[in-house]
Amino acid sequence: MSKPPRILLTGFTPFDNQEINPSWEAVHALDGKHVGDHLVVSRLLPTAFADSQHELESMVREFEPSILLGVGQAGGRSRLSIERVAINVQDARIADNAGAQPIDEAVVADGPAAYFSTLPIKAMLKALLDEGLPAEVSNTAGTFVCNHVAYLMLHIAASHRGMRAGFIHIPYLPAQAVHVSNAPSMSKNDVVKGLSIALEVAVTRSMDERFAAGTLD
Ligand code: PCA
Repeated sequence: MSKPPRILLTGFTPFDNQEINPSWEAVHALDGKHVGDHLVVSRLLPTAFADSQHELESMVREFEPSILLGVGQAGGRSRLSIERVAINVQDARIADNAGAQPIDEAVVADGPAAYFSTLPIKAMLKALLDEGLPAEVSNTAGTFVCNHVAYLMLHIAASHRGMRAGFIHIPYLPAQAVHVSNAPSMSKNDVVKGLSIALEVAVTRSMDERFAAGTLD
């Protein structure tokens, strides 16, 4: 029997003095689920520039996924934040979990300045909003480890026929937001539901929709 096509779904370890990372909490809950004919393989990446790259590359070798979806915490954001773009920059405001703090270094030397997500971001956005889940298209994944991993996923996908990739940032969980005044949060249930909806759209749609979701700032 041939193996089902796989989705590699990644979350991150806690960073910046947090005890949990909501990305791993949510991603982990989807491990082994089926989305259409695809099998979800959830894996944990370290919040560290160099190690996340090595681990991501070996996961892609091991699972040969057709879809890569990275998920990361963006404390302060209020919505499921579907990233449109990843840039070829590492500019770390804080040290990563391995103590590295690259400043203005490329993710991939001689790589393109940026990659656009190859998942149908507007169709994903519409499906999430239709389900009553707060979501948005974001035009920056930052310049820390999440952008790094998003860029690497798209760089890897660019050299594998049929492989597509994207990234979603998620808010704090309520348990984290209680410690930060005015911080928005989203329940794990809603994040898990949102990620499975986003994956379903990614699996079933190769063409995106066309409607405005841009910003003026
Ligand atoms: N968020 C960080 C890195 C790991 C995570 O979950 C970021 O946005 O870069």
